[in-house]
Parts: sequence; C-alpha cells; structure tokens
Amino acid sequence: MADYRPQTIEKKWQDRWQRSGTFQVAEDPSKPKFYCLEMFAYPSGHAHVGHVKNYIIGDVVARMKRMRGFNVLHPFGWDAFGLPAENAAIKSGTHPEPWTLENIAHMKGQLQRLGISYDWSREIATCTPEYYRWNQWLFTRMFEKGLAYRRRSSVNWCPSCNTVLANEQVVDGDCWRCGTPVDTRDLEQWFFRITAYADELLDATFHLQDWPEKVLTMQRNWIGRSDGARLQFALPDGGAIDVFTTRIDTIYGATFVLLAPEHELVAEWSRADPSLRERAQQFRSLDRTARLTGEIEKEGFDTGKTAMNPFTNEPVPVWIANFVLGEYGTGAVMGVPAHDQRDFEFARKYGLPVRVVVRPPGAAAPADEDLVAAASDDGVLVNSGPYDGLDSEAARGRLSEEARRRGIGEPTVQYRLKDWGISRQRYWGTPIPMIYCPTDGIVPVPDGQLPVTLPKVAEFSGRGDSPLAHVPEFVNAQCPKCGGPAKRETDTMDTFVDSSWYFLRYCDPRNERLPFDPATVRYWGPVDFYSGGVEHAILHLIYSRFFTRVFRDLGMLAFDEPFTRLLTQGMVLKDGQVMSKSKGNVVDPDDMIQKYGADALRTYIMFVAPPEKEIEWTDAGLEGSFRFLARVWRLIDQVADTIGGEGIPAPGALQLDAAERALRRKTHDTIRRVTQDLDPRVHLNTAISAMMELVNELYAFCDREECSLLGRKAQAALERGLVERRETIAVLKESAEALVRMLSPFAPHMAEELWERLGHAEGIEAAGWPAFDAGVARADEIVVPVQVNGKVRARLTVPADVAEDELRERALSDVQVQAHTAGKKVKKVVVAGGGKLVSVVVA
Ligand code: ANZ
Repeated sequence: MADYRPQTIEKKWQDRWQRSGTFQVAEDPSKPKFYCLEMFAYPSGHAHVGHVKNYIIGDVVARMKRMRGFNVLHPFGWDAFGLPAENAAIKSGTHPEPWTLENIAHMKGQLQRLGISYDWSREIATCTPEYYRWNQWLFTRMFEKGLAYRRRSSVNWCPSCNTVLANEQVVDGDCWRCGTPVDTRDLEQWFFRITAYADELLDATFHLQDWPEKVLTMQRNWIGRSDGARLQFALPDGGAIDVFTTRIDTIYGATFVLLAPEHELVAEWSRADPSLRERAQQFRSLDRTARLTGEIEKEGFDTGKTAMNPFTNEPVPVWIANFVLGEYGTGAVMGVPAHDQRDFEFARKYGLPVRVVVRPPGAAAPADEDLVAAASDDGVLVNSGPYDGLDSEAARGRLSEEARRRGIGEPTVQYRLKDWGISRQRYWGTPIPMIYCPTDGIVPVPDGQLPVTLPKVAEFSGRGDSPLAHVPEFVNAQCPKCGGPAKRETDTMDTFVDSSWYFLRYCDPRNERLPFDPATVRYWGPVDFYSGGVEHAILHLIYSRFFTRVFRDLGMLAFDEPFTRLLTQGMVLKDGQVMSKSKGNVVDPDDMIQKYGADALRTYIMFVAPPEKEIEWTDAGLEGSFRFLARVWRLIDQVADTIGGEGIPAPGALQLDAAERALRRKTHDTIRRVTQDLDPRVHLNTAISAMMELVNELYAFCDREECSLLGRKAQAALERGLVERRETIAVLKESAEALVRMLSPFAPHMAEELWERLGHAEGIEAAGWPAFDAGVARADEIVVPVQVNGKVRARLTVPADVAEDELRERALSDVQVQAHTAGKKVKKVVVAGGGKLVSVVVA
C-alpha cells in the first residue's frame, strides 16, 4: 500500500457514506437510542477551525456511541434567519435568501469534508416556510394560553436610524451602526410569558447533574430570585409609592425614596413640572447595561415631593435616581443609606440623612456620622422602635406580617428574569401570525392559513421601521373572524424563537401536520449530549428549557428538560486571541484539510486539550497529529498481510510468552482507558494519548530482535524461511484491530481504509467497539514508591495483588530504605492510596 495520503482516502469514504446513507437513522425500539447534538450554525459564510471544534467533539461522541450499539440521532441544520443576512442584503441591494443559501451550501461542504457523521436527510433551515410555520403555530397556541401577549414597553431607539435596537446593539450608549446616542421609546411589543416558569426553571437547575456548574450559576443569576417584600410609602395627597425591598428589617433607616426615571409618577408629575421629564430623560438614555450593573456614577435629583415612611411615620423626600431600574421590582426603592452601598454613596453625595438601624451581633452600633461605607450584613436591630433587639431574619418576618396586617405591603418574590420581548422590526425573520381587525381586535391567523409567508420585498432600506409595513399586499388582510378588512402584524420574531425548539423538529423534520409527532420525540428525546459555546449559557439555553415546558404543557412532550448533558467547548485561539474574522486570525479548515487531511485536523483539535478548555492553534501541532496518523498507517500497512489472513485464533486460549503477554495487557489496558475516557467522561485528549502509547508499544513489539514483522527485517526473515509464532500474530492482530477501531471516532476515514485493508468487508462501525478484559488489563506487577519522612527513597517492584503486611515488610527490608532508617526508631509505616505508596516515619 502507498504512503498515507488522506486526500484520496477521505474523499473515497465521504462519497461512500453519502451514497449508502450510513448515518441515516429511524426509530428502532429494539436498540437503545442516543441523541447527540451540536448547536446548529448561523450561516455566516465560512466556518473557521474554532467553529468546527464543536462539530468534531459531537462527532467523536456520536461515532463512538454507534459503535457501542446505540441508535444514534446526529442531525444538523441552520439558524438561518437574522440580522447579518439582512444587513448584507441592505449593503449589496439584494435579498437575504440567496446570501443565506450560498453560505449554507459552502458550510455544508466544509462539514462534509471534515467527515462529520450527520444524518443529512434531517437537515433543516429555519428560514424555510416548512420550518417557521411551526413557530407561528406555536405562537398562536401560546396566545391562546395567555403565554404570548402584547403590551407597551420601553425599547432602545436610535433616533437617526429610526429603529429599535436590541440591548446588544447599544455600544456604550450609542447605536452600533451610526454612533448616535440611543434613546428609549415606548412601543407595542409581543412578549412571551417566560416568567410564568421562573420558579420551575430555577428549581430544576438544582437537578441538572450533567451541566457545567458555571452555566447553572449563570442561569440562576439570570433568573435572579429575590425573596423580599412590597411596601407602600403613602403620598400626602393620596396614592402611594410601592417599593420592593429585600431588607424590610432596615425600614427604620429608610430616609428617602428613589424612583426610576421610567416610573409612572415621573410622567404624572411632569404634567405640572415639565423639567422633571427632561431631567429624567437624560438618565433614560444612559447605557442600559451600565445601569443594570450599577457601574455608573450615581446621580439623581429631588422631585420636591415627600412620602411617608410607614413605620417611622416621618415624611421622607422622593428623588429620581439613575441607578434605579424601571423594569425591576416596582421601579421604586426605599433608600437606606446606612445599609445599602448605592444608597450610601447617593446620600453622602447629596447630603441626605444616614441612620444606622442594624448593628453587628456582639458589637455596638456605629454613630451615623462615623460610617464610611454601608454596613450591609444582617445583624441586630437598633433605633427601630418595638423591633429593637430582634435579629434581621426574625425582624423581616415580623415587619412584613405587620405590613400585611395593616394592608400596606406583603412578602413577595421578585425575579430578575423578565418576559421575553420577541418583536423585531426586521424583515428576515418569522412573521408574527396576528391580524388586527377594527371590529374583532387582535385575531390569530387560523392554523389552516399558516404559514404566513414572507413576501419577497425588493427593498431593504435599513431605515428601521418594519420592512413588511411597506408591502401593501402583505399588510392588508381579511379578518379571519368577520371577513372584513384588517391589517397584519408587520414585525417578525426574534430569531431566538427559531433556536428554542429546533432540536425537537430534527426528530421528525418533514412532518406536515405538527411541529413533530409526540410519539417520535418520545423515542428520541431528550437530547442526551449537547455541545456548544458557553456564550449561549443564558439566552438560548434558558429559552429552550422554557419552550420544552410549553410543549410539555400542550401535552406534546413527556419530559421537562431538553438537554440531559451539556458540554461547553473552549474556544480556539490564535496568537493568544479568539479566532475571528475581524481580527484577521482565522484558520480555514479547508486549507488544513488540503495539507494534512481532515483526520489529522480532527485528531489535533481533540488532542491539544480537554474539549472544555481553550486551545492555542499551532500549525506545528497539527503536523504532529499528521505524523502520528502516518505512523499508525505505516504500522498497519506493514503488518496487514501477516494479520489480515483467515484462521488466526483469539489469543485468550494460547500460551503466550512474556512479550506477548505484555502487549496483550497493554492492549486491554488501553481499551479500558480509552473507553472510560470517551464514555461517560469526554476526556478526548487523554484517550488519544493512551492510543499513542499503545502505538509505541506496538512498534517495539514488532521490532524485537527475535521478531521480524517490520520493514527490511521482515523481508530478511521471509528469505530465511522463518515462520512467525502464531501466538505473536494472534496478539498482534487483537491489538492492531482494537487500535484501528478506537481511533475511528477521531480519524474515521483512515480507520475505515485500514479496516478494509485488514480484510473486513463491512464498515468499521458495524465491527463495534472493542471490549476489554479487566483481568488481562490488570498489571502483573506494580511499582510502589517508598517515602522516608516524606522523601521518596526507593521504588519497589511487587506483585499487583501484594498484601499490605508484606508490602510493609518489603519496604523496611529494602537496602535503600534501610540506609535512611539505620540507627533510627521507626515510628510508623503507613500504606497509602490502597497500596500505591508506603510512607515510613522515623524519629
Ligand atoms: C432597601 C434596602 C436596604 C435594600 C438594604 C437593600 C439593602 P436584589 O437582591 O437584587 O433583588 N432595588 C429594588 N428595586 C430596584 C430597582 N428597580 N432598581 C434598583 N434597585 C432596586 O435587590 C433588591 C434590592 O435592590 C432592594 O432592597 C432595593 O434596595 C433594591 F440595606 O431596599 B433594598
């Protein structure tokens, strides 16, 4: 056989897999299922090696699981709606669809050239009516259940582009496109009531055992449950300000009230004093993220109004502050400067009174004027009338009960999570299937009229208001109820809607009656292994958990959680920086495939680090992996004729010599290590190093003096008429075939080729995963270090099953150990680590 030339063999196997539909699956109740999924791709144009890392991880898992007898669903598709396509269309004066489809075609080719084992018959693209019609179907179901609703809400607004911006499109308070300072504006928007599931989404994070802890923590913070109380501060001329506080125990120290600039009272009071609105407006246009994180200089102004502290019965001034958010809690805060740092900074800046009402347990309360920072810990109440002496926790219970009794407040739970605003004033998305009728109001488009398809609008002005609003044929509709003239909703859905349930559609991608057949998803779901970028830790991964529950409550799913196990892969860096087009440091997988082959690329990316870790790309590393594969290739090539024949016995029953026994042990030990590294752990890098060790051992075995299996020596042996020991051949065959099989998830093309070369007509996946015999894998002898007073002084070679007493005895009688114990009193001899270490302590 020729040298290792990946370019020829990879093409051959890719064609064969495709022709014979190797990776296409159907439900098969006789087999255990495994649903292996990588986050689908945004068709941005070209995938770089950082993107494809994720697909390789999933592919190794999918291929390994198939070999282990699972019916593996491994699909792929495209998150094909969204802004970049629309912007590209605006720029080039074309339509987003061809741009999108061309990119999909190119990227699909890239994945095929990498040999990723997808069932392409299930491919979906979210921009097709066959897909997005089910977004619309679900939307109307949610509307019927009150989970989709419309309300006015404040949004980021760019006054120059005339458009709504997502939070991520506001950069340092300015529009990302034109740099104009961003305003807020109130618009009618559609929302999904994700908050109805807040508690459930939060509680379940404590049961997602196979998710990374950091992702769960991010989700918990995002949901942000706070247990607190609502409390009313009465206004002198009627009405009250409702505040939300987690620290009602500090109520006697509340010396002012702060309103968010968005608070409705600001608008109300502005009628008499328009300057109020103007000043508040300045705060509203501040960077929302800075306001959210509180990383801004705290500023505010006095409204001139007062409100009554309901427990001290003192009037306190009402201010407007930039760090109070309109959309959290009630949009109003009781200011307790002695115990809240933000309030403290605010009070010191504007000369508002500070009053200490909680002291640390076991210490005196500091004087109000001595405070240099807020004392935010719980403690014991002081200056709090009848509540003095209570600890904070008890006081919170008593005070909120009292508030409830007086009808001025109650304990409440507040979430940071907000309902999900899904309206986008964009073209390239799913049309929201709603009709506005002058007689019947808001009427959903009936199922029979779905999909509401996107018209081919010619013009993408980028002016900001919904492009669909400029297409009369689209806008003008008939009311489904009364048949009278009506208008369609012209906003489209946030593309995160598309990605919130695509994994369910893969199970039944061509269903024309429903988004999926519940029975089919009962077989495939939930996703067993999901991998993708940690940047999706919150939005996508919470929305998917939400949608799964919505489908469940529609009676279509029998599980709550979509992804049983989650792996977040580390990024690929080049020159210490994240690979990205804008930095100009991307590596195109196709270039690397051309040079070294897909198998070397796959093996390299899996070898440099555990999948969760970042890796620093080097061409030298890739070349190293290529050399490793070439080394395997040469080895198998040279022994293939010897071990590829018929009638070679299994080595288990044969009388082996020491070298044969050692190789057999190494083989089984390697199978054990690789198996465990791949399943259930996903330590793909150490699996490869274990195989590298085995390859070294195989070379040594085949190159022994008395053995003549490699190269010229083999030739010479043949000429001398030497016949190989059949035991040697049996052991070698077992080892080499196990190696090729274990390597196949990483380097599938090469493995298939070698498998064929070894005389197997069926593909390698059908051969199954090699099994190991734990008895054979166990070492006959082990090396045990012996420490004397903490320093290693000797290494003993002992039988693997040596008894502890004997180990102690051997340690003490070892000459090197004796050199360090002579003349001293042995105080202790400890066998640690189940016999892996002996520790001697001498006086
Ligand atoms: C008085 C107080 C005293 C507070 C004290 C804290 C400490 P979490 O835990 O994040 O829910 N708050 C309430 N609504 C707010 C809003 N819309 N914008 C900004 N801050 C707001 O935080 C709850 C606390 O954040 C509440 O408890 C309130 O300040 C503030 F020693 O009330 B606290």
